[in-house]
Amino acid sequence: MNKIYVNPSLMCADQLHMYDEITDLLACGADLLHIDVMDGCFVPNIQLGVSLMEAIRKSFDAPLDIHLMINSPGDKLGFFPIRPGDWVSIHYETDRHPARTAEKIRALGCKALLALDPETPLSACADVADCFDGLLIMTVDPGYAGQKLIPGIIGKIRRARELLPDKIIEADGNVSFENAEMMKAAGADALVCGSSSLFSGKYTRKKATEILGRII
Ligand code: S6P
Ligand code: MG
Repeated sequence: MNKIYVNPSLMCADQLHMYDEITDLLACGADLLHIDVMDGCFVPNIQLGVSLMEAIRKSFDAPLDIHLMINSPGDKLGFFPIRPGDWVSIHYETDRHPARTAEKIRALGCKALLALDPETPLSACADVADCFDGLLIMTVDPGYAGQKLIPGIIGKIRRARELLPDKIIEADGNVSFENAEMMKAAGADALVCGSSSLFSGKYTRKKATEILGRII
């Protein structure tokens, strides 16, 4: 059975207690720490930044899953404390030369993922997909936590898995316990877990991880 990566979305964590949050998440078996970087231009929100990433680097060895929701990400990789072993996602919609950016990311020793907005068809990126290690499929519109899954998006995950049998397929948005099961069945092997599961407030991180573990 293939490994399913559980990548907690730090945007949904308690920002004033990030050290304790990350300690807890890693003790529960979290894989990569998902960092949403939003520039207020590509998406209508401004979120996690370089200082937080640098602070995390000083205290933790865990790899980061850096989701760049910024314009022209290929020109801005140097701003971020990227380390070998990280995953870095750039959006197809914001990069004029995604294949070149994938090459830059891979040269840093990282996995390069191509992120797709819900309305971007798989066919748009099929010709460059081979330059990447995987796809990040947005299952909600990028920009905010706490949104509802876009109907039909599970079919897109299934088609992505058929198109790219050996690549990472990461689902991002409304990964509830119920949706996680459908996403996994459709072929997702990485799940970004935010306010719909790990951070719902209903369970401790440990309990939420256990429930998720039983499902996936
Ligand atoms: C959204 C962002 C996501 C969210 C995550 C939140 O633009 O890319 O990573 O942080 O989706 O999880 P939830 O369960 O609130 O949708
Ligand atoms: Mg994200």
